[in-house]
Amino acid sequence: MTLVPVDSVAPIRNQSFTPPTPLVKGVIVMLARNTDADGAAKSITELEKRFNGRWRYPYVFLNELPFDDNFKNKLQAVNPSADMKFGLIPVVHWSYPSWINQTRAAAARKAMHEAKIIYGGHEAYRHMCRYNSGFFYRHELLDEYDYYWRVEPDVHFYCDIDEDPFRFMQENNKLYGFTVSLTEFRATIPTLWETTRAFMTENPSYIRTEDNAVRWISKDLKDYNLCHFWSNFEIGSLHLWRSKAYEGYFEHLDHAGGFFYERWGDAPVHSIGATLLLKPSQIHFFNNIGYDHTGINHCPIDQPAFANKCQCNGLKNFDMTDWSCTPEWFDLFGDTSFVFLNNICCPS
Ligand SMILES: Nc1nc2c(ncn2[C@@H]2O[C@H](COP(=O)(O)OP(=O)(O)O)[C@@H](O)[C@H]2O)c(=O)[nH]1
Ligand SMILES: [Mg+2]
Repeated sequence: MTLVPVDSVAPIRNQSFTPPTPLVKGVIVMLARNTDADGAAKSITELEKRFNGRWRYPYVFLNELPFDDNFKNKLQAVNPSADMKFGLIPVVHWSYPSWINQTRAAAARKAMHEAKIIYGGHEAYRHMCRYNSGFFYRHELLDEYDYYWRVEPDVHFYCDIDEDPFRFMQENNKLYGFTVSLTEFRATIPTLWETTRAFMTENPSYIRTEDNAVRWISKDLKDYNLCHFWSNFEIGSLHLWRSKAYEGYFEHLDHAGGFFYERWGDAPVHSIGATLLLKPSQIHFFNNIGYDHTGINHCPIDQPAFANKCQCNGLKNFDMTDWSCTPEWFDLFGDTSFVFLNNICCPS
């Protein structure tokens, strides 16, 4: 197979394709700043070519500041006929709650910056993580939808996606989907697990006690192994996050203050939430969606099936590194009809 740079994606195929109606109530969501316009347009261009030019799901872009004309024009220019909405985040969803001591939060940022913890000194990053953890699914522009696909600026989609992931989710009772998993920096979440444990103790009725997916992140519940789904890519059910159980979990975490006093990321928060609340069979590894964010990637490994659809090298795959938790996911819950790492050995 000839590998070509992923930027040179193929033109939209099957121009005459008509998606089945009605479409699933799915929406593609991106949180972005005005300064992200170029990177956002690049991501959406690839997604249009790989998938949505044919399926025509709507887009919602969200920002705590009003999107400027440059952002809106650049995005709409990707596909002038695409349904794109540009939403403003309510101030209450992107500001300090009353119980947060902002002096303590500032001191924590300073200390984490000095300790060289990634994004440790960054205030906006914390609001962003908190927003993605507990608020995006409450935005009124998402009210009418059941499923969302989260996309970030400057990501890449390596493969043509011929099957509709939203329909797949709906028809197979999937509530959360990922492509990349990895381990979190412990220094960003020193008390997240003990705060989670307290929630579990106080709210046993919210937790799925049998057949949950928690054993992927903790063998005996004593400690968190730091594994998480990488949430810059997510295809999920909005109803999962809107559930009483997850809302309760988020409120519990939010009151504990770790989004500001530490630097809790939405990836571990979503991952812990999903593994506590869902059956493993409700969580789906989207092997067919080749994906890259900042060089950390997933490329479908069973090349014969994907060779004509993907522009990536299955042997150069973050899944095969020590930082990935996807092999463990497969060991625990993998579909045995599916070829994964076991019969591929040792890229040099
Ligand atoms: N509106 C807005 N979006 C942000 C802000 N910070 C980050 N984002 C968005 O949140 C997502 C994650 O941010 P990013 O910088 O990519 O974080 P990283 O992937 O963890 O390195 C991306 O979609 C960004 O565009 C912010 O201050 N305001
Ligand atoms: Mg990012």
